Amino acid sequence: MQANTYSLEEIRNDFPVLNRRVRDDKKLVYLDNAATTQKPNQVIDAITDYYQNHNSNIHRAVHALAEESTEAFEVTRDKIAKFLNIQNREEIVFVKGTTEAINLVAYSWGRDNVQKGDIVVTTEYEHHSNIVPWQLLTQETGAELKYIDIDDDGELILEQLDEYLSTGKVKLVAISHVSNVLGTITDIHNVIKKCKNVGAKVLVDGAQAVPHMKVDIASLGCDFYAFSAHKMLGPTGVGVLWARKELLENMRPFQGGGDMIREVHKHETTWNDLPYKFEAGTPNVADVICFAAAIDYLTKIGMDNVRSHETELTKYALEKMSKVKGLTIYGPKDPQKASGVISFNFNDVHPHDVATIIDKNGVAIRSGHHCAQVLMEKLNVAATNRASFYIYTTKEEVDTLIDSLEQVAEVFKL
Ligand code: C6P
Repeated sequence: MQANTYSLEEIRNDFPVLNRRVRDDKKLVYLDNAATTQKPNQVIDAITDYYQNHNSNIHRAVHALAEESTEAFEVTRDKIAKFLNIQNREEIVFVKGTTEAINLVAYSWGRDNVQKGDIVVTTEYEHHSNIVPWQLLTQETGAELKYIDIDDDGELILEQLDEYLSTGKVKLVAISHVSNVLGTITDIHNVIKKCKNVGAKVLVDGAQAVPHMKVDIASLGCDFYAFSAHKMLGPTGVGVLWARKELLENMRPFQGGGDMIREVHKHETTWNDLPYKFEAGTPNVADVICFAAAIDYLTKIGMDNVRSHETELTKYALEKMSKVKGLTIYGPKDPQKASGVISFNFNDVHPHDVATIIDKNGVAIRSGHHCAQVLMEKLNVAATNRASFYIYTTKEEVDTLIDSLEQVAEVFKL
């Protein structure tokens, strides 16, 4: 692949799984990228190389392998800092994924900063990972949990945020940068500005943003930002919590043991420097190290190119899908306002039936509530189908999805 050119063919050649045939020798059409993306050879080779040549624990021993592994692990932290324009590498904490990052904040920051009478604000289009930790926190502390509703286009009604902020009681706004079901891109700069004006903290769930667009954390001005490696060509089991240094310094540890200590005595312990204070136990060394290869891959393509490819595909898909009889599409119809995620229902056919029938053609989509039951309730549906695109998705694959819906119509005699 050449720097900053977008050759779909070259990109696809890097992903062995895209050559798979499934279900009676059908070509795999993988449209479940919001759940997890496929991995290029560069990432697969990096993990093999690590286990073949360098495997060791890190930050502990002084032998050669330990030194190599420690260095490679810390190189990933530096690459993340550069990729997201983070000024201070100590603010990057490795965790299991977005879910663990948000739970860490709810526990280590929330338990000491949110109390009875305070308000925590989230939205109707959050993933459960950005709802349940706040339910647990507010139930435990007696604080109130409020939601910003969505309108008919799947966009947030930000006047509600203004109302909540005007009470002076909002301690935290926990909000998705991009909805995993509707693809809606939150007007995040505006949200953060409003919150900063009244001193409320902002946690951004970037699980569906960092993989798909240029994110500049320094210019965002939020307080916490969370994302997962596996949704951006990287391995499972690795995620990042970024938080301001002064917040991390004042937060209690999340877990005890391993690398997070400075000195342990019988009845007291002192904490290691940042970010290690929050990295207890042996971390996911191999996967953090091979995550660097995913960042290199996306950097080489250029995040602006990733975004334009997805916008073009989404525009193409929305135009074609709007002509299919009986198809209800949820979320923004303007591809500039959404990322490459399209949720839909087809007539009254249950989404699991739609997904099962089109899977026979090799088309992989997700059906269900997408871990967003609050949103399903709002849309007044139990479930939807969701097609989600990534850097290797082609227009022909979108065509196969749409053609496959005809078979669903045939089966159900629609
Ligand atoms: N969404 C989806 O199919 P983890 O599982 O910790 O890596 O990420 C959780 C998460 C948090 N926030 C958002 C916006 C997400 O989309 C996800 C993961 C997947 O939509 C799996 S449920």
